[in-house]
Amino acid sequence: MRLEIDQHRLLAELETLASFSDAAPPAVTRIVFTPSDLKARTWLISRCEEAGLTVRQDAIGNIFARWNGADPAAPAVGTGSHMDAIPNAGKYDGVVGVLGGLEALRALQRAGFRPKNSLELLVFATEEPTRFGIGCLGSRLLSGTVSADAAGRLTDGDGESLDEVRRKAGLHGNLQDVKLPTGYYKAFLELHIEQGPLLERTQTPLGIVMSIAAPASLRISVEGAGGHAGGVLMPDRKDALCAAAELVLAIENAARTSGAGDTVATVGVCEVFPGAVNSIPSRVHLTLDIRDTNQARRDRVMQLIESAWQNLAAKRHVSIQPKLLNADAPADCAPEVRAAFSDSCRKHEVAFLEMVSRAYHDSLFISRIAPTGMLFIPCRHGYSHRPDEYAAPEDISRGTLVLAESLAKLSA
Ligand code: HGY
Ligand code: MN
Ligand code: MN
Repeated sequence: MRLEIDQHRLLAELETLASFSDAAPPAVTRIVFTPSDLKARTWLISRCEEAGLTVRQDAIGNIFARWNGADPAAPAVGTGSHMDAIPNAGKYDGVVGVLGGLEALRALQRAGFRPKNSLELLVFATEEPTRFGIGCLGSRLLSGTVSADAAGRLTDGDGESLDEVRRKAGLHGNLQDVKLPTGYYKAFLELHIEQGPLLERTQTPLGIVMSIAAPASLRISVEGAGGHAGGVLMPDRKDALCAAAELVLAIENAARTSGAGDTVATVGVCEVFPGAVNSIPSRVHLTLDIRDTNQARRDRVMQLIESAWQNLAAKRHVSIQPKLLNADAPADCAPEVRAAFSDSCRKHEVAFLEMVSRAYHDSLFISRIAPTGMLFIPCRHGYSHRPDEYAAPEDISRGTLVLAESLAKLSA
């Protein structure tokens, strides 16, 4: 079977999808269920229907575009990723796996391939934690990793519930019905940019993911006593921001001294109240994102951070309260999917690197219900979640070709 990737069309579609954004180019901002996201969804569904795929959406907005195989009752082989983008992001994160997945199916159609197992493009809803505070909500619900009740109680920054938001987006049905039946997928494959520098640094065209790191995240509130910036003398202060600042450095130190370079911790959000020049901060909200390829080590670092804030709270007479949002196990990628990727790479004499994914992905949760694998393409300087995120056309096409061949192998 001679497979050809239509690079011109794939790149044009990537540019079109990037235009559905709330940021000035080259930045892309596409928060789930905003008007830009809804336009992107409508546009993508049309592209899938144009390709003759049968499209449906579930109650959380996961989009399924299916090419029925000769044995429609058999478990499908899935591929896909996400289209939502964090504020001031780039145009490749997630999108390469969505449009690359669609082009892989079209290339197989053009080559006259006839799948035994149905092939399905799955576009996950709300992979980014931006709106509802937890990442991979769509794939968590699909895999039963989060309960429908817990998900339904989530609210966005404006206090709007997930149920209200998804209903306004035209989604009906119950979140209870999102969970996929056992054996729904025979295998699931996700093409994604690496979001790290290894492939570029080693000049390796493709990465085959061995495991996906274990993410955890918390919201931490620090409550002190406010007061007048002039009238309250230093010994009498309970400054929430100074306490938060000390905690942030303790978090950094705990990750740096974990004994392994695989531990990473980030305080990405710091909200100061009341946020007035001449008023002592009385409250600070922090978010903590902490990950490691080794779950036990991650959890040890989390305990170290907890004792740091307990000591801090006592020393500074402030209250420090955590709210755990998620603490997930890592995932190992399936040997049969990794073999499909590596066979295709060898056939095309393309070098590949077996590596870890330090970013989390929907595949982390789909791996709980199906043999799952990820294929990485390089991104320039490893940059991601930034407007200058970039993947070269030939890398996108090469990844799409290997994806298409792997899908064919697993669904033949
Ligand atoms: O944060 C992550 O790892 C992913 O890009 N959402
Ligand atoms: Mn991302
Ligand atoms: Mn992503």
